[in-house]
Amino acid sequence: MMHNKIISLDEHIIRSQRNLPYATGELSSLLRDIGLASKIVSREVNKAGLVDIAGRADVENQSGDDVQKLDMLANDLLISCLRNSGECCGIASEEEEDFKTIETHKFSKYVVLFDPLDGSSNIDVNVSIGTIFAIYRRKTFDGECTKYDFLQKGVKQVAAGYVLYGSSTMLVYTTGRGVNGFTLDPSIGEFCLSHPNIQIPKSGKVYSVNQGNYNKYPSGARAYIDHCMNSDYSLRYIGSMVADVHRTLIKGGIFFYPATKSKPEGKLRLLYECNPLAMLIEGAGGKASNGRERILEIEPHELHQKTAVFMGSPMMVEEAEAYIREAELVTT
Ligand code: AHM
Ligand code: MG
Repeated sequence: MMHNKIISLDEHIIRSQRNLPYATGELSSLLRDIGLASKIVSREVNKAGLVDIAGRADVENQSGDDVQKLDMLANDLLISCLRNSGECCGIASEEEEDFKTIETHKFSKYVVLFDPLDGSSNIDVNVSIGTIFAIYRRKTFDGECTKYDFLQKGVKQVAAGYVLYGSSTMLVYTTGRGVNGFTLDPSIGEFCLSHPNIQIPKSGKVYSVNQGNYNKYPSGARAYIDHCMNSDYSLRYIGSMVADVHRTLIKGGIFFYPATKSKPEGKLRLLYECNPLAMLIEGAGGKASNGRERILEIEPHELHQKTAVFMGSPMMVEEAEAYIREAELVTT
């Protein structure tokens, strides 16, 4: 029987590096290490139900060992893989208050930011969750990295991606030259290229928002939701950003999380969640905005900065922006 040639994630990364004459291989190694860490996280996520049999994840298991919560386990796994990789001089995680320097590799030129396991409300109920990562070239030249190496606009990302732990595990990444998706084949333990050169449809029929917050959203977001309800759109909302954005990327549509009365800055984190996903969405021909400006152009001032976000098919994001502009004209 004839098979198409399988292209593994590692092979794809190496091939892409060959197209960049000055590449030193550090970024490729970093991406491969993230791929490896995510395979371990995937294994743990798939075992999550079994942990419940042995004991709740936040208490001791039967043998008396501490069973770590899955999000903390993913955090620790990523940190230790990146520390050992030697290709980055610092990391910042959504689960950590501050960034960490990697003293043993303080001359490496990259920093990595990640949300180890996004979709916390879905972790315990066997619903898709994900890991999100962003890689930047450091701004300082030598010595230990500083906070300013992490506080960069999203347009400065050199690579970004996510891993979706869904009905299958998928890794989607970009280095700014196309967006490619890989599905984990558990029988061989490899991510295999399954979605080459992903292009988001220009428009779609699905809107994705926590509509339960409708009354807490500003008038522009409410007007756009009214428009969606009066169009022949469907509402799909998983509550895991990676899963909702993945569907949007493949099928088209819009995902948004506006500011609310209790969260005037929005809920989702600019550096750990919105910037990397915005780079992927834009890389596939989509748009990502806070309603007024491009997500990738927002100047970050703190590591855990939040933002409102509207991302997806370009025509739908432009339409949402138009409703927001119009509502602002009325109120000013
Ligand atoms: P988390 O980082 O605590 O998991 O929160 C982020 C998640 C996103 O994955 C998702 O889009 C959003 O929070 C869902 O929030 P809500 O439950 O308010 O709709
Ligand atoms: Mg998160």
